[in-house]
Amino acid sequence: MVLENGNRKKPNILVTGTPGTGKTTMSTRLAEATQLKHINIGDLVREKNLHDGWDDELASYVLNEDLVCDELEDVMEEGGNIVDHHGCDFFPERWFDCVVVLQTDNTILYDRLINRGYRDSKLSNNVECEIFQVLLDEAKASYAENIVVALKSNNILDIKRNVATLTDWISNWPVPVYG
Ligand code: DAT
Repeated sequence: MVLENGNRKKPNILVTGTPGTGKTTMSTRLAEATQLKHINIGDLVREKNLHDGWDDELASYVLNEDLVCDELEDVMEEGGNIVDHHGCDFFPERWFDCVVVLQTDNTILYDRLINRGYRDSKLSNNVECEIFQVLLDEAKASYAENIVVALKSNNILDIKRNVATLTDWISNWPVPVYG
């Protein structure tokens, strides 16, 4: 039997999507269900200073892609990680066995972002990002299409179903390759 992707014993999963689609909520539950490690890139960037300073306009740190990738290289090689981030095009393609793009209906997402305190251009930019499926396109452009999966995240039942589906997939990984 040959294991896929560099002989990792456990898979690496990327959970991406527009802010507010439920990446952190679902990744937390999935990590509890599977004992995989949840890595929230935003938290990691703040904790380890993997940024080039604060952007007032975006009201967020300017992530330094090289520092983030260097920081994660060893743990990703090891496997067993759930990486949670709203972008996905700068990670090495070889890191991931499954790329999940969470999607939320616009009106539901709008309310979630209002509750989070988003206003004006930050609010409209993120809702537009969801309407135009920017993250799904980015994922498809960055990874093999057969590992990219779009999952609805409108309500609690969706989260439960998504966690169950992914837990099942993880428990059956790796798919043996013969020959
Ligand atoms: P993200 O990590 O994508 O920015 P989050 O997990 O922080 O999103 O969730 C944002 C808010 O929306 C939070 O209050 C939880 C809620 N939420 C997320 N996904 C949900 C879902 N499928 N059903 C109901 N509420 C959800």
